[in-house]
Amino acid sequence: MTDLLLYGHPDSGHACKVALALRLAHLPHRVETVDIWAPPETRQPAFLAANPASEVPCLMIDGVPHVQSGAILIEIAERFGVLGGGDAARMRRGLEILFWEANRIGMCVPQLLAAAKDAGDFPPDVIRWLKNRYAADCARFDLYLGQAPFLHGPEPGIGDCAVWGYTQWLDRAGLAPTGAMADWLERMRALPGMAAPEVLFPA
Ligand SMILES: N[C@@H](CCC(=O)N[C@@H](CS)C(=O)NCC(=O)O)C(=O)O
Repeated sequence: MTDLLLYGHPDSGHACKVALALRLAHLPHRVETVDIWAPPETRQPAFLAANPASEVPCLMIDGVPHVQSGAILIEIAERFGVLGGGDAARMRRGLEILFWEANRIGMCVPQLLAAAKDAGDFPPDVIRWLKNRYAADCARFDLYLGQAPFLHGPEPGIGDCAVWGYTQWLDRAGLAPTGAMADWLERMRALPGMAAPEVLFPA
């Protein structure tokens, strides 16, 4: 059996994307929490050796480090034939959603989350720009979801995991979901295997 070890942190939406994918795919794995708020050089030596950039997530697959959440999600789907892997159309959908999320929602929501924590660091024009981007992202989310329960259709896939990463904290970022997004968030929360970030990455 493949040995899987995921390094992450409960405040990292990027790490949550990968942890959720492993759980939805029923892939047995271990997790290790890395203190992303501590100076990088104080993090676990094994983690630093595997990933000199010292960012989470980092998924060790049979001892080989895999970094960048989108790349890890693609690796999981293709290697294990899950969450869109093994089906050309579902995988294409996953890639489209992953690239869109990384450029759009995955850009503005984390920044607005940070701004909500410490508004002093963000000039009002920047906040306005990020919120305008988020409004455009909402419209695109609704378009991509259409009438389906999940972004991949009847079943969730890696694209849903990617978008979940930061939309799980919209309220903390002071953002409202669209109606369709709120319903999707509810369906995501109800998935067997879903868990709070603190459960995914215990202290
Ligand atoms: N583009 C990367 C982003 C990874 C990232 O920004 N990780 C943050 C947490 S969300 C981190 O590890 N920060 C701690 C640090 O850089 O020292 C991905 O998709 O995995």
